[in-house]
Amino acid sequence: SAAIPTPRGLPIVGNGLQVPVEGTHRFFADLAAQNPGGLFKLNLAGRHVIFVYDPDLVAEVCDESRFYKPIDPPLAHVRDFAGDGLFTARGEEEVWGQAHRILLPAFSQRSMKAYFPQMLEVATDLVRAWEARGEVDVSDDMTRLALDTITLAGFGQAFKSFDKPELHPFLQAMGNALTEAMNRTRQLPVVTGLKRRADAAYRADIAVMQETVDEVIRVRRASGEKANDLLGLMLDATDPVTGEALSDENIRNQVLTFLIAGHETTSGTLSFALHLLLRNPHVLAQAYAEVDRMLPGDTVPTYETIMKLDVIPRILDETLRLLSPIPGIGLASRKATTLAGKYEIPAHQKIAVLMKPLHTDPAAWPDPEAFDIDRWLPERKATHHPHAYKPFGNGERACIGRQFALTEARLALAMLLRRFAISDPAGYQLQIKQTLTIKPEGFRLRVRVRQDHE
Ligand code: MNH
Repeated sequence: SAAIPTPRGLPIVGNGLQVPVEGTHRFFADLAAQNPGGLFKLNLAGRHVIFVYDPDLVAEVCDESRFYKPIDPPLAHVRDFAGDGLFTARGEEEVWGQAHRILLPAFSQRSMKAYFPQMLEVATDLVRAWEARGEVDVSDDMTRLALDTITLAGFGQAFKSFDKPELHPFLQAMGNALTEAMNRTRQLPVVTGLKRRADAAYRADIAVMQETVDEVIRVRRASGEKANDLLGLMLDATDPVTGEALSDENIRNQVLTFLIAGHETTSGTLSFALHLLLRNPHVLAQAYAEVDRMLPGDTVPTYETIMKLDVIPRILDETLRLLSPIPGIGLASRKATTLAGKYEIPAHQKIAVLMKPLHTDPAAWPDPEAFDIDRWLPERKATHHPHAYKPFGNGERACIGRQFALTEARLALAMLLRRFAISDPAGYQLQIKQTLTIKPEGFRLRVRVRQDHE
């Protein structure tokens, strides 16, 4: 048995206090670079976690017969408000399987056609907003896009957030609660217990979120309307295996889950894609050529046209490789086992897969830092290591919203590039802000309506 490389820590809190609040992402990338064996172990305030990023090791921990998704911090804190929704439910809770089976068809590629009109409406709102602006805060507007899209397509609620400079009280509460969940992840529990004011504010924010969603559910039930959206489906459907329907409390948790899981990730992906396109003008030129060919003039995009795009989807695939908005996923061993044939680990050992080092592993990815969308041409894609790319997680706990996010992102990117010439005269230097996800901070763009033949 071999020892897992372990950076030296401080007594009692171990390495916990060494993890910087700002620059967490960089901290882990640096540790991975200093530990080329593909794994290292940290003591985070008493929680011993093994970080893995070698593709063969990742293949091992993605074997669902040996490893499962535990609900540990930060997800254990997000569970304070997302409850037993899909993202924060424990695998052994019966309601996870019930909700998974009920919702899977609603997130299939085929179902995306039903949500397309709503996706188009919100993407059109984004284009109108940019026409009026000239200079834009990219992450803010992409967050508005993602939230308006999931609320309209999922629950029939038109937030129309491009019309308003300030955030809806619900979104304010959700942002605060996510921030507090992340603060608690970095604190010793005794410290969290002492922060009475923060706790009171957290409870108040959670109450605002829950009451807002409960009201939406109440109104929908009272209307008797049979809407063809996620909420309509959840109110009516029963699980084919157990025959049970979801409770109103679980439906509320699913709605909150889709809002949380569905907005930062999609908005981060689109923001990072625009950043990478500006750094890679030859790829941006390919994207312009594609949208001009597929969506000439004022053609209204159809679902079929969006599904025929080729360059735009590869831009998103490559963006999710280099700048995956979810920086890691948590796993744990079902039983005591051995990793790589030599590292013995106990049962319930916590593991984290680190996306950035995995997605840039030099053995799996030639010229790993290059933004090369041709990696995603079918013939090259077929040669990728099967476990070197996990932006949507793994196995049955992988992202259920993947097709939703990709359809929305393809449409939005195509419509933006069809309409606008983008530039960043100030030469933005990437600054990553990390919450539950990562996204660029302070990224502003100059946008100008394109003239013919440019
Ligand atoms: Mn999403 C799980 C990434 C968009 C709803 N998502 C996950 C996981 C990753 C992920 C990684 C696995 C997390 C874990 O193992 O703990 N998700 C993304 C990315 C995008 C994204 C990179 C956009 C790009 N996700 C969306 C959207 C929705 C959504 C949009 C909803 C509309 N995601 C989920 C849900 C889960 C999840 C729900 C939990 C699934 C489960 O465990 O059953």
